[in-house]
Amino acid sequence: MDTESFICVEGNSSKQIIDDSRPDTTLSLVIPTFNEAENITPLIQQLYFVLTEKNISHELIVVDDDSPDKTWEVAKELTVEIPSLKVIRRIGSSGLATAVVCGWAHASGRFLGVIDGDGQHPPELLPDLLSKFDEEIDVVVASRHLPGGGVPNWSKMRQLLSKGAQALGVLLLPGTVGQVTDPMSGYFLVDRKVIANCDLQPVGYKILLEVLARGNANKVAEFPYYFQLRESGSSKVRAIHYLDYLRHLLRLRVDPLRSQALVRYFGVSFMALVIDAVFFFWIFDGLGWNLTRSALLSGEVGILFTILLLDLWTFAGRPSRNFIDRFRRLVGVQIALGVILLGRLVLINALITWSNLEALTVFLIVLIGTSPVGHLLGSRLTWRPARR
Ligand SMILES: Nc1nc2c(ncn2[C@@H]2O[C@H](COP(=O)(O)OP(=O)(O)O)[C@@H](O)[C@H]2O)c(=O)[nH]1
Ligand SMILES: [Mg+2]
Repeated sequence: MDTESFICVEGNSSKQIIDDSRPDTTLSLVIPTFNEAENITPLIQQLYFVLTEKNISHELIVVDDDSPDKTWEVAKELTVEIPSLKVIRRIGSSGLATAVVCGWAHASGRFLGVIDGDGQHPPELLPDLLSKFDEEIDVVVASRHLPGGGVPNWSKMRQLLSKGAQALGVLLLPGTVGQVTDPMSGYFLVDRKVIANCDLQPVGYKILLEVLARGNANKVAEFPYYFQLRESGSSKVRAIHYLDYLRHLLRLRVDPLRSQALVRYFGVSFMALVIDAVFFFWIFDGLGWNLTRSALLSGEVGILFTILLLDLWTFAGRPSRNFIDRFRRLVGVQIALGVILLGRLVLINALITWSNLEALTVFLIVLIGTSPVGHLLGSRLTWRPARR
């Protein structure tokens, strides 16, 4: 938390958003700017008026990427008149979404928000947005696509691109993009705890995507608004930003799959399957045990192998909260996989009775067919993705 009203940040100094706010600041609103010198003064004055009129304790944080039109300087002069205004001049880095994260990292409010610096987002909506937070709702998005909202002057091309981008987002990240009507919105508020200590790595323009995908949001609420005409200057959206968006979507899609613990989890599952099959082959074919006993024993060997490796390898880096917790987790895996094993025995016997297939073939079909179910169930009990 910084107290100075003007800060100069050099390079890509990424600071974490910490889980600590000042009790006297309800809202920290970031205003990312690039060449908005003509728009920034009326917007800041309006924001200050709306928030003080409603007695909302707040801070306004302009994050300017060293604009050639000296937006940061205009904003800096305003700090004399507006006591709740802070200005961050970023030198040597650019990008709307990273500017927002930079602003939040310097913020002290319980709720963190973002609003465009060109007057296209109506400031008078802020008290309504804030009033939506409750015990469940921890993200509030201003949406152009709810009844009562809209977009005034977009060309057919931009409307088409926006709809296409949204559809692609729903396709690739249904759980994230699909939970709001306006995932492209640049006007939203979030409870600090949703993104505190999260490793936010946004690309390009779409900071809301990053918050919904990597944050720990419980429930999102939306509020309609009408996207205003730009007061002055022009949009900074370029073709490259559509590519950035695609890159961002793909990164959010792929990152959880690359997670080391997940790869190890499925590695263990696969090894357990091979061990189960080899052990079965040895006692059934080699030692001549009967089918059910062989399948039961080899299945249990596979389960014990899984449990041991999950604890010693897959989740070895995870701080084990306490012994009881760890024990409960591993018993959970034993029960889940044990139930699948019993189901497998029933299936094997049924198939042997009703088909002409050989015992070994039946065993392999059932083993391979039921393993994914067992391990997905086991993963529910042991593997918790970071999100929720
Ligand atoms: N700090 C910062 N702000 C940016 C950057 N690009 C755009 N903005 C600001 O982000 C807000 C939205 O940008 P705008 O170009 O109006 O997007 P549009 O409304 O979707 O056309 C405006 O306040 C811009 O000044 C950037 O690279 N860095
Ligand atoms: Mg704009």
